[in-house]
Amino acid sequence: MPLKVALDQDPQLMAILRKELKRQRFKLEMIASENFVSEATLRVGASVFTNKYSEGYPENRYYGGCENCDELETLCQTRARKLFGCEHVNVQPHCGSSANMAAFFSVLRVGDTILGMRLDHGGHLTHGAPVSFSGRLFKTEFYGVREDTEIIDYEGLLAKAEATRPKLIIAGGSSYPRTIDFQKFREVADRVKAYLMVDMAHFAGLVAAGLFPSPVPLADIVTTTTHKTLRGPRGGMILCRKTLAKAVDEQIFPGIQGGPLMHIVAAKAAALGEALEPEFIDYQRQILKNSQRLATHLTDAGFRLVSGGTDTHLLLLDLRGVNLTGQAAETALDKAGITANKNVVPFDRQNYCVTSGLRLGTAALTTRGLVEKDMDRVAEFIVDALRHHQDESFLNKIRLRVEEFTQGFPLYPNLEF
Ligand code: DSN
Repeated sequence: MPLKVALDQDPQLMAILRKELKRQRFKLEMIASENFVSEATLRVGASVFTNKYSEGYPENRYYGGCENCDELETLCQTRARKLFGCEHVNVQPHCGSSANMAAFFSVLRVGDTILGMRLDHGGHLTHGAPVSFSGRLFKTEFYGVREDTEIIDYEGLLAKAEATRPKLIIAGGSSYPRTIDFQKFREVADRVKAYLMVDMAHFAGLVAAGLFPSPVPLADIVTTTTHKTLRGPRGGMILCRKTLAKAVDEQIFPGIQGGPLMHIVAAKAAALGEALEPEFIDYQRQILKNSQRLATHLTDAGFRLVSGGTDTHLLLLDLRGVNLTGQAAETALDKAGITANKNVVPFDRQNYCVTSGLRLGTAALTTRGLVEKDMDRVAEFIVDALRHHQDESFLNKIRLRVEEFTQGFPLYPNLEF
């Protein structure tokens, strides 16, 4: 069977790829957990390493022919250790969930107690939600934010930890827009002799740039995805001290995964190399400036931000005061050419499929080159769309304006299918 099959012989598949490239190019991507990798990372992620099995770790594989995999994985590890200043890293997790699962299993037994942030206060499914493996295999307890400030209730965290004696405390989440005091988490964990795990998936890029406190010196284990603010391919990583290295590695392989995705490890290495460049700090700074600008506009337009603002790439709008659900807002924005997601807000009475919130992020737009003055236009599009959320023809007009606007920020100009 010849390998050289022209892609245009599969028009059905090519049409889907073309549509997705067009969607990414002509819409404003504001899902806080998404980003656009560089063309180099994109290319490496589609490389011949997709063909190779390499179960095991460098110099200790279960297959022959792994000499280049060894070199690649070692390079990726070296870059991750340098970027985050950690003693050990595992770069093989396929995603954030498998990184979290391996982190749990490296220090916990089934039935142990974990203490994580409530999902509706900004936590993540894998931090103990009943529908996730974490809620099914472990006894779960939760802390949350204070009702008055919507900032993590550190006193409540301590009280909960003392009352429930968890074996592992988890900091981090997926819709908390503020800085996290990892020192306080460490103190609470020490008080009850618990392990401290930080899931830094959302803010990993900010940590790498020194713009968010680093959890690495304080946590026993740090997990992350590589595709959010860090701007790498879809995947995960686990950072830990040397003392936990063996346990973590054994849980990833053979514990829960088989062969690593070496093409993705290659793409992680490419993205980590980019993150080590000084320009990456400028990029992360711009993300924060763009968030601040957007926050100011939305607040001025009468929208309430959970916690009153943001310290990160992420903004969470509470739509309860403007008589709009998260679902209606997400749909209206989508029709206007802006991609975002509905999200529960603290003390939300709506269910998870409707919600009262809208989560927005600035990492992807910043990658496309948008700066503060461009966020003025983005804010205008969002506010117009939310105010006219039932007016299909108005939303369509915004979509045309958005399409024109996006052409000023070309995405993958050399890429065609
Ligand atoms: N699903 C991701 C997010 O959107 O925040 C977290 O894994």
